[in-house]
Amino acid sequence: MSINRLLTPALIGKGHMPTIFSSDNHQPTVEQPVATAPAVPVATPNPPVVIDPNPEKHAYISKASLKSPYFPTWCPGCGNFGVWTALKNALTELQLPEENLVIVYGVGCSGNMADFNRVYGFHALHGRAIANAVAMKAANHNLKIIVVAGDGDTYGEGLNHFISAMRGNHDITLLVHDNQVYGLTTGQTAPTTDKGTKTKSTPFGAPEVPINPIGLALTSDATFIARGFSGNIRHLTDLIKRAVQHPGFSLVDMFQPCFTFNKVNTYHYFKERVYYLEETEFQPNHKVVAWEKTFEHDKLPIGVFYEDSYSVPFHQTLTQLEAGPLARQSIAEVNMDAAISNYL
Ligand SMILES: Cc1ncc(C[n+]2csc(CCOP(=O)(O)OP(=O)(O)O)c2C)c(N)n1
Ligand code: SF4
Ligand SMILES: [Mg+2]
Repeated sequence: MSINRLLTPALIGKGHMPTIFSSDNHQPTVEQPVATAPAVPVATPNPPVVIDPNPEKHAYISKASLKSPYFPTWCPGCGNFGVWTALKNALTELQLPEENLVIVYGVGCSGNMADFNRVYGFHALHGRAIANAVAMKAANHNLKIIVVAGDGDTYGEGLNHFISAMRGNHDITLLVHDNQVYGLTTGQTAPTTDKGTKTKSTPFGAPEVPINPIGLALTSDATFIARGFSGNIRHLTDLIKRAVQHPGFSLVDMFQPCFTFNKVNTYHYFKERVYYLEETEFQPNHKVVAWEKTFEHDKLPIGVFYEDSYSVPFHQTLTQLEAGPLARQSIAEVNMDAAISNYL
């Protein structure tokens, strides 16, 4: 990420530079004698540094603005390409102002997307992407925050943060690249690996039952729960758009074939099994009915499982934030000594 991406409009004062010289207040009052010194070489001044060419205008996310100088290092055929395209489609179609979006990435092949999107972003520690996103939203609740992370990152090392974020209905969108393996570390068992699957770390078959992400989200009171497939980019784009627009916590778990290390859950496997909830009688407003859907394995439902139309996000329940985002509130009047003395 270039330094320009780190200079937010807030940091650079919306591009206004302080006036350090004005010809108006620098008029000579006494006529000066003309200098007759010998000619010396005159240094050419540096051209002015342009920090923000359009300080007064919002820059909206577009395909061009998203373009980073780095091309993905993912294996040819990786499902991450489909997710990446769907995310870029969604961001472009939603017309978000660039300065209002932050993407927080986990560690994994999925999180490597940090280098391939030119947006404000943060590459968190493994398992800590959600915790960082929740903190960012608390500091500035005007931001749209999206988390891009793997199944290992989210349902393994970061599982506690996943559950807490849902219980609090924190207003972030979580996109989980569910390839059912640890991809970046070359194919070990992940929390969503099916029992009995042979992987590098379980050559005799995975001994544990897999996590049921949608079921877990339902029992943790998540207010928007969906599942997509990287092999259907248009459908996934629409799911991501709905998730980002949802007020409160939104999960999109995504079937994302790992071409190199998962020889079971392939494109072919999913193409034969997925069906679309919206093409059935199913309505995403009943948790018990949605719960039953999560146990279907011969055929795999994708689409929105549950949406709470009355969702109130966490930050709207805090009176402390009524005066505006914490990042914009003054701390001049805060008496930290009094607060700290309670704990001494
Ligand atoms: C704290 C910590 N624990 C473990 C690792 C090692 N590690 C890096 S990526 C990874 C797993 C990635 O799997 P997943 O989150 O499913 O992402 P994928 O690569 O499949 O997209 C692990 C265990 C690490 N980098 N940091
Ligand atoms: S290892 Fe798997 S998840 Fe990682 S880039 Fe390759 S195909 Fe994709
Ligand atoms: Mg994974």
